[in-house]
Amino acid sequence: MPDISLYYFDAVGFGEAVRLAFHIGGVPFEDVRFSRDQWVNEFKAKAPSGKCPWLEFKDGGFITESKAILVYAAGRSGLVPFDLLELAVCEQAYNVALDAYSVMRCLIHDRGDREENLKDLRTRLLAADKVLGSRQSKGEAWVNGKSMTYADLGIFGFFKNAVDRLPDTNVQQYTHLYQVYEAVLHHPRVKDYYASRTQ
Ligand SMILES: N[C@@H](CCC(=O)N[C@@H](CS)C(=O)NCC(=O)O)C(=O)O
Repeated sequence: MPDISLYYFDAVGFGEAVRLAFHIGGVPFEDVRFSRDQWVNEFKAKAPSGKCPWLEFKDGGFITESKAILVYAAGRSGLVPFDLLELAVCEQAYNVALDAYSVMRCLIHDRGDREENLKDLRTRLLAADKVLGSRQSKGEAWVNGKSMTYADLGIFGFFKNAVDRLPDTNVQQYTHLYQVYEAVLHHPRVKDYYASRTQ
């Protein structure tokens, strides 16, 4: 039995980047997935902050908040830069993409005015794309211009929600974000992960 358990919906959401980070580093973890009904009836009461995802360790300790979890999983897999400027570039990319994801979530869950949300999403995706496009090393898909980091996995997770659930967003127009999505999707360990999944 692995020492770490990840609790999240059987969905992409905030959990997929964490699953991929562990998988890429070959870090064993228990992937506890649940439905909406199971969440309401069983898991919500167990969640340290009443929200998912969270990680539980064998000694009973936990980590909650999706980015904290991602940074931990990615750090175990060598995907968190030590250089402060590089780290700031990753944080910047993750956070502008997260801004867009917050609107995607409203659209996916049918909250608020759809037209307003679509407009807002477009504004935020354009802003995120511009920020990513300004990275120093041109011609390289990764956020830091060098190699895959947790920020790429985070962006992949956010974007996968749009690709899978908001086809009218036409994600390919956001070329820099889409480049990151494609680069992660074609990473050998990620291909291997999706090939090994039965659902
Ligand atoms: N700030 C939290 C937000 C987590 C969050 O909103 N989780 C959603 C699923 S993506 C959730 O728990 N929804 C069920 C609920 O609120 O009851 C994080 O980044 O982990």
